Amino acid sequence: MVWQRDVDLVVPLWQGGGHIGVAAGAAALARMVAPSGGRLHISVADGTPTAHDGVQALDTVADTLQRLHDRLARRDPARVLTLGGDCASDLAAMRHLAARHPGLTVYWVDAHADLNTPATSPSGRAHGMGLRTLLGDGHPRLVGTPAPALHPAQVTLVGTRDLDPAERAYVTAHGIDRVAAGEIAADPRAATARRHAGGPAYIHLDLDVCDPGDLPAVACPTPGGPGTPAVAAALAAIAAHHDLVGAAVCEYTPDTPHDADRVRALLAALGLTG
Ligand SMILES: [Mn+2]
Repeated sequence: MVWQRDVDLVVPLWQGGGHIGVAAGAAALARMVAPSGGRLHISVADGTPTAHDGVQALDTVADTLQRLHDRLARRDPARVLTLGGDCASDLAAMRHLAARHPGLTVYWVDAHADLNTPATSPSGRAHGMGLRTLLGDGHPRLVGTPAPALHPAQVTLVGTRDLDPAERAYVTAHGIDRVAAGEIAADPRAATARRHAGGPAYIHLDLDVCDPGDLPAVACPTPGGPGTPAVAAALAAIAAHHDLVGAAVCEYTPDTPHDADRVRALLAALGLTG
């Protein structure tokens, strides 16, 4: 069954992670997914890679988020798909949907937690700060709104396995729900076990959640992940358990040799191919 949404955002933002290959990922995903509702191609300026306040390419990332925010504010869509781009590509969409759907659950399906701030990030890359900005901490130009978009209780980390020490401390301190790679491999429904059926949900899919032996075409390959069939089964289980109101696919580098059918299987699990 094809997931119906109001708008697809194609966001070739790469400056958040510094890997230009993910810009081609946005275009490749846009070819693989038939449009549903409108489709907006967001332009991303080349900009300057200069770091400000501890964030690489801050101007480019913040300007892109502002452009996305303006588009979303004008259209006020209830259901949004983002085809990235790096993991900062869907921050504006998540902020919009969190405000529109109270009680939204966000499934962060990613080898990384993206819970750094400019003060804790080893790299200064915005793509490692995204989830934390939604929780209200970080550079004000990336956080956007004065009130946090999300509460930690709304977040489930899925397959996340490469955390910096400060991220690990944040997860522990805030009791963020976490489902390990092995748990979804054993039972695809493990991710939704503690969530009410039928509630609104968002899936942020960074393809690097998959083991790089299975899917190497990502910006930050991270060993120890589940295979793509286990990830696809977990995505389908999340979509079946909830009212899916938003999703993003990020960090795809299609020019890396790989089996594109594995990406298509993940897109099918999200209801993005008919
Ligand atoms: Mn990642």
